[in-house]
Amino acid sequence: DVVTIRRALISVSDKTGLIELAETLSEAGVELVSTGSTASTIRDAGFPVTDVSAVTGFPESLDGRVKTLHPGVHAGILADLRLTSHDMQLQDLGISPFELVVVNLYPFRETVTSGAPDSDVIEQIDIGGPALVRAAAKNHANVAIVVSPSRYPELRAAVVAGGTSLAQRGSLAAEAFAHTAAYDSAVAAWFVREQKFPDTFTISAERASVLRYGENSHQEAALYLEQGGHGIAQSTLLGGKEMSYNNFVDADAAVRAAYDFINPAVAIVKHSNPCGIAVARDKAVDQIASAHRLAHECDPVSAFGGVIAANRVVTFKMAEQITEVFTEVLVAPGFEPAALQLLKTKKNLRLLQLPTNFGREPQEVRQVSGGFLVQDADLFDSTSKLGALIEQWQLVSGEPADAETLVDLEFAWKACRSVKSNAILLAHNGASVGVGMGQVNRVDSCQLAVQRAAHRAAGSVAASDAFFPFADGLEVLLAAGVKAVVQPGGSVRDDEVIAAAQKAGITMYFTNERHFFH
Ligand code: 93A
Repeated sequence: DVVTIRRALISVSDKTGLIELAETLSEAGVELVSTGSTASTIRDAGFPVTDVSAVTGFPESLDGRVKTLHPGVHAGILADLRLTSHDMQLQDLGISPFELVVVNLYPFRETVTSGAPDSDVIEQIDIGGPALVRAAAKNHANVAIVVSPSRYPELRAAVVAGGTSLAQRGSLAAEAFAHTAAYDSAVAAWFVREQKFPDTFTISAERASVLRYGENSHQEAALYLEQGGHGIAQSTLLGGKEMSYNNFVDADAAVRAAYDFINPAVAIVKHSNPCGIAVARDKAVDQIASAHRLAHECDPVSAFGGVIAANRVVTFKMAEQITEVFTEVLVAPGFEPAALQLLKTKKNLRLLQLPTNFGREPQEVRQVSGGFLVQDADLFDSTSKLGALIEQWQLVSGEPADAETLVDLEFAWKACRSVKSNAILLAHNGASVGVGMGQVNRVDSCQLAVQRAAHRAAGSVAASDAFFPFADGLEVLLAAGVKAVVQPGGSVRDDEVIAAAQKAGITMYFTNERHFFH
């Protein structure tokens, strides 16, 4: 099953390693056929090459849109020489077969990223290249297809050794089809975005790395990078061990929580849920360190082995605090040099720097068996100034909140969005003091929040991600001494819930907006 290479078609946009490849092929006596600038690069380096137009008898035309799209080329790639009939037809047509096709495509994605005008982007949609790649990959029984310079060393070794093996050609074909599929989905994603064609959702991602394992050690897993993404997946690991599957999930949840605030904020996450969120005290000298200390104090037991996200550069003081607690991951927009140096002494602590243009995707995808669900992300204007939210709220019980209570209510409302439903979050002085998360009824979430807050429940404020279906959950909060509550409202029993709040004389606002998070 070894195929000796006698004739190769080379058409590459990325000329990396091209001359070395041409040299090896020429020395092995392979005839090279190439398109425009690929041919001139090879010729200028002193190796013989035939222009594709000499093979087709048709000039490269329409500014290069038609170069290799010709039966004289494609018959030479697609002929299955195990069949006598194909062999005879090629001879009748006077076409020589190719045993090797080396193509890399027009840099479509790079052109999009560069911000080039639409007309340039469209010109960079490769048509002939993918046709060559797919034809050669289909006919991998006879032809080797190479789409990436990273495979040149292996190819050159095969040429020197006498040819390519079937196993090699099979694996090259798999890479080739994956490559053209990803390329086309990038083109589709661009069209959908540019043409504002929301009826179609496309996602274009390529495998970036294989993870050690998935959620558990018997599950295989990999990281895929979304085309044009700038989130957790695109972050840079500055220290510590490699990121695990669960680290990525938790880091994403932590960043989601910390980045809802305009003020310096820190979130500590375990199993996708925050066990502490806080914003800095106004008067604190080191703001982000203050936010971290407060977030940690919410639930020091759970913070052990947590994933921490900060929405500001990590300072030396915050770094000192973190070294005192076993932490899995610290993710932030940056690190002061001294902080980084100190944190790097913790060999197991993964230090993750977010991309400079960090941002969440406007749409979220979730797999269900047999399909995907797509929704707009529950984005929030985190830059809204204090007091902006309350203007949209409706006071349904008690006195309007004083300035201090208002700060806490807004904080609690924002913070509770990153807690899995049913979510109840108690806050005091810009920090969570008790979080009840992920329970299947709201009373349990209230009890959990109160229990975690312990003595700090009295005088705190509470946020609920969705309405109270009955007064029972609210009554748990009232019994613990919660002084103000914010919740969406909208239950058929709102009257009952409002009456309980009024009887206790507490302040309660309806937001008319729910923030389920599952
Ligand atoms: O414009 S195309 O879609 N039409 C073609 O017939 C064609 N054949 C090869 N683009 C085509 N190619 C692409 O040209 C290859 O995929 C490669 O990226 C590029 C190499 O052109 P040159 O050798 O002129 O740099």
